[in-house]
Amino acid sequence: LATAPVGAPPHSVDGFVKEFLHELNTNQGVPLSMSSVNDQYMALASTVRNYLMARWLETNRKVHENKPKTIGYLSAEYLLGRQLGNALLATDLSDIAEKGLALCGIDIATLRAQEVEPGLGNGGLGRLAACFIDSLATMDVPCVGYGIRYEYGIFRQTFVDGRQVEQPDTWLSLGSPWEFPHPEASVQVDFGGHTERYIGEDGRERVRWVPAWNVLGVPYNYMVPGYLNGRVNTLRLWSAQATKAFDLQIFNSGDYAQAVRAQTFAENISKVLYPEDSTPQGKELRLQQQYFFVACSLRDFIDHSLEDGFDLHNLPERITFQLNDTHPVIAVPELMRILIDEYDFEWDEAWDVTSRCFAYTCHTLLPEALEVWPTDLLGRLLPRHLELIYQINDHFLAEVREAFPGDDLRAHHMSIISHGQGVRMAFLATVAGTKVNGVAELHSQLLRDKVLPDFSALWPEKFTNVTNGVTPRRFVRLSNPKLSELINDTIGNGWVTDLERLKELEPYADDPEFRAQFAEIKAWNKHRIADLLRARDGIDLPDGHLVDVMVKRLHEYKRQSLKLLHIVSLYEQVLSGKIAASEVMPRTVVFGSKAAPGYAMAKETIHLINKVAATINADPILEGRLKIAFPANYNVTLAEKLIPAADLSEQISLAGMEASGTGNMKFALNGALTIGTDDGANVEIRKLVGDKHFFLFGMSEPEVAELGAQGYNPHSYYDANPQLKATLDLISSGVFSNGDRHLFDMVVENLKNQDRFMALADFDSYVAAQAKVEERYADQDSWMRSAILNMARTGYFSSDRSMRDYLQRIWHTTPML
Ligand code: 26M
Repeated sequence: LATAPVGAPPHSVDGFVKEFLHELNTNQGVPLSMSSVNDQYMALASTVRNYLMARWLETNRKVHENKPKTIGYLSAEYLLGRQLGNALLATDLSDIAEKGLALCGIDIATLRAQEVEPGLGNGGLGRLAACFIDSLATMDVPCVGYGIRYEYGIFRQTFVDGRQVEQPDTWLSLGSPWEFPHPEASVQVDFGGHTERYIGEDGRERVRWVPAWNVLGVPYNYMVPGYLNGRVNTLRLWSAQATKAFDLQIFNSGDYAQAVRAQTFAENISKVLYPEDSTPQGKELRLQQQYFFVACSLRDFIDHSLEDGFDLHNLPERITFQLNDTHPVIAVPELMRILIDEYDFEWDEAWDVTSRCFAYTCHTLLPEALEVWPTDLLGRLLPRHLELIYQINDHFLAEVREAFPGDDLRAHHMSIISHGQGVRMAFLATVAGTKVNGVAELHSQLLRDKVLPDFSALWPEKFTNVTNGVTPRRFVRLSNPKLSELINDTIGNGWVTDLERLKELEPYADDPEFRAQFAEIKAWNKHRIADLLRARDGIDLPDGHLVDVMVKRLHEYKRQSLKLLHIVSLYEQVLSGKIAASEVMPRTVVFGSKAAPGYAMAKETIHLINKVAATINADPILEGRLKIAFPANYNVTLAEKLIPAADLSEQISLAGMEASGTGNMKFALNGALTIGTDDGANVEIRKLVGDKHFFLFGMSEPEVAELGAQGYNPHSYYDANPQLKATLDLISSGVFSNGDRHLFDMVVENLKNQDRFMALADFDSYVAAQAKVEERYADQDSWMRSAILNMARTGYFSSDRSMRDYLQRIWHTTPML
């Protein structure tokens, strides 16, 4: 009896209500009549959790018993989104919960709205991690996601006078019903100090790391439920706490205040997510975060997931650690340190094990986004790890010299330690990983050819591609309930776990009845977002507009400025009488975007978008035919409502710059057409949906490279193109800035004189493609046909397929248990 797992409450409205009221009374300590919305939300979350609990215990029991190979997904970010809806879906409780709560006089929508999403990530990379763990659970693959439980996630964005102002994200303040803290399973992590050489009992020279300080990592477990399959995997996020040593210091030292400060210092490590998503700044606290969660995770797996006496020579048979970008790469020297210093492994044995335990995913091509840690900083914080990195580099460079005798320059280029700069984490990951993958076909090719060419020459078989994907549970089934119903009624519900089956919808693109239903759902989704934005932001979305959406982090390479130039160009043409307002296709452009707080150009671009919006939205000359909506604080929750309402998806990065994009996939799956460059996964989307159903524009990556090599001069485009000139001049005229002609100099002058991402070069082509959009949209029937085909042909972009590819090409394991 003691080993029998708890049973789930009965799967019925009665059973649910009983459990809910029990949770309300015993957990929140209130009767229904006196409960607040938050009490009710907390009780509802606990109730759903209780249904998942038996499955979680059972999953863990089976893992313990069968000892399957596990995927340890190491990611500094998980952008999870709200948990409640997903948990209800995974347990098939959505209807039961709605009915049960109604019996208690509660509208479930009110409780859903109460949840604050855990925004523990910046953007694409963090959301990808969340999709991947969802897919692995749904595919019955043993996986533990390891990361950091930031006390403050991505900042809450507000606009003051059109400018971005950041507020702390206090996501934990009303309680966090989805997490299970396990202080008893805390792990100690050491930092600083120095190393010493000594002779061991066996007469061999050994190294001892004498750290200067340490912290405690407290694990918080989250359930990761598979979709209706009874599996519940674990996401383990680490929170930093002061160790007993700190407490003792407090006790012993006369300087109590100083000792308390030391405690705060320890807890700072997991305090806040760094809000940069492309430019690492070599901050010491960031390296502390990285080592902190990685050290906790390796310790946890080795000490608690492996049976006593497990021979670590066999570690690769039990785990592959997938490195989500370079952020967790310090795990490589950490595992070497454990094996050599703690388990007495010889170098070659330790390297053999380590190099079979890791695989590395690269998520960028931007040179400035590649992490390089200054050696002095790394040596100060992790002296033993720096030594091991030097040693790894020595062995590696010996291999390079052997493969390319006499080619000293090559060895110099490939060195993990670059003199003057520091430790190139992408090189370390590439040397250590069994596999290195990019996140879309084009990106993987450019990774081989441009970022790591010497490495792909040395180890061609190491490089592979896995095109990203998104979870159909959250981004279709949950976010687009009406469309899901239509799909279910048409082809059954198998698509939720086998998204390629959307192909069966292709013939319905020509069925007038189906098209009408599809169009009606699009309209319904537009009304839903209009209602939300009215309540959330006081924004009005007019009826009958083309909904044109650009949502993603604000970055120059993504070219929000190009979208803005298109809008301003339309406005300019009406102002100057080149076209009549009645010739403007009724359109609302929706932006959603956060800028890194230290990224001045990005923040100025946000300011400009808001100012243009204020002017255009208020100008009667446009007869309400052109609107800009820029709701603040774009996040997963807003994405779930916004994406299903979109007609047009803006994916307009300079070719060769966007590694993959994943928003692009969500839009296509929800029946938006893409206007996009030949970049990232756009390439694959276009190939699948067909040219007729995709608006391609702009230079190709080779054309970009050639223009760059020739020497790009944006001013020549400004001089040669009267419409472009008029557009930029309108911004400088002061119409958007109360007559101030210089307010937006930073943005305008940059475009005219630098324009690193060649927005001006692609302007004409973009505007022409937008004209085609208008032409196509005028024929609603043909547009809806294309929209349906976009949905029907993009089932490939399920993260389930991505996970199958990882299993085959990288992890070499099959779903089991
Ligand atoms: C680095 C240092 C300090 C603080 C933050 C960072 C950092 C955080 C996130 C750097 C990069 C980060 O993410 C990059 C990212 O999100 N890349 C995106 O990954 C997606 C998933 O593969 C792709 O779809 C996008 O194209 C790619 O831009």
